[in-house]
Amino acid sequence: MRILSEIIQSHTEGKKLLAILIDPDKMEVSNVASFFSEVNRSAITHILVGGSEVAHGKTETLVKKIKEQTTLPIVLFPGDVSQITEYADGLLFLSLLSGENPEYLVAQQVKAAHQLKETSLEVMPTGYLLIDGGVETAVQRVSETAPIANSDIDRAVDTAYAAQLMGKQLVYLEAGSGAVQSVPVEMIRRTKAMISIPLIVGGGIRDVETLENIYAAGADMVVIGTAFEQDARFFEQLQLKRYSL
Ligand code: 1GP
Repeated sequence: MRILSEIIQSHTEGKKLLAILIDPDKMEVSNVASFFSEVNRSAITHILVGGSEVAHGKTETLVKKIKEQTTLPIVLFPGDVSQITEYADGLLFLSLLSGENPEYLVAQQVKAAHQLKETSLEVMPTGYLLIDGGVETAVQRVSETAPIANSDIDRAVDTAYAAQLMGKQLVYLEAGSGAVQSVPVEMIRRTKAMISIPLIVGGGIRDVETLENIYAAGADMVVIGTAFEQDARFFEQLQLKRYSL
């Protein structure tokens, strides 16, 4: 089944998904095999690859290597058009709906269009909302947009619902990689209540308790990068919880 239909099916069945975010700027190709021996034994269901600033060509090299090591779906999560490679399986076609910078709202998407027409990548239209994570994150710096304040739940909920009305298939609430505060559970809960499409949440999630709270609030897929990069024991913590995701 295609990636989006599987996500929608999980959303319908209340089955939780866990994505690991791999930043090509931080992952050495020589470490991929050993890292993926952990990934393949874990509860991870999706591999996201991308970063805010990645040198040209690095993403493709890394994706090819990852493909040799896993059968999990590899989904691009690109900071810009230069990170698109046909060797992945899918692409979160992000529109940064918070902050209203036309470059990331529509211009990057137009730049990608021709290339996407010529690949078999599964393109998943995604409304992407940056929420204040307590520090200036790379997404904020590179996109030159202000995040939605984490007290401004109405703004987040209205933007997420507008995403659905615009035809997005997924909504992604992003606190930014390395955020010191993940997206507040109340914001997740109210967004979930407003939309009927799957909800992805990421940024600043470093422990299993926070992960569980975010699932309980209504996230269908959680994305974690830093915790896996910085602490190999995070795989064990997940294992101990015996997720049957
Ligand atoms: C995915 O950017 C995040 O939405 C990843 O954030 O690196 O903080 O887990 P962390």
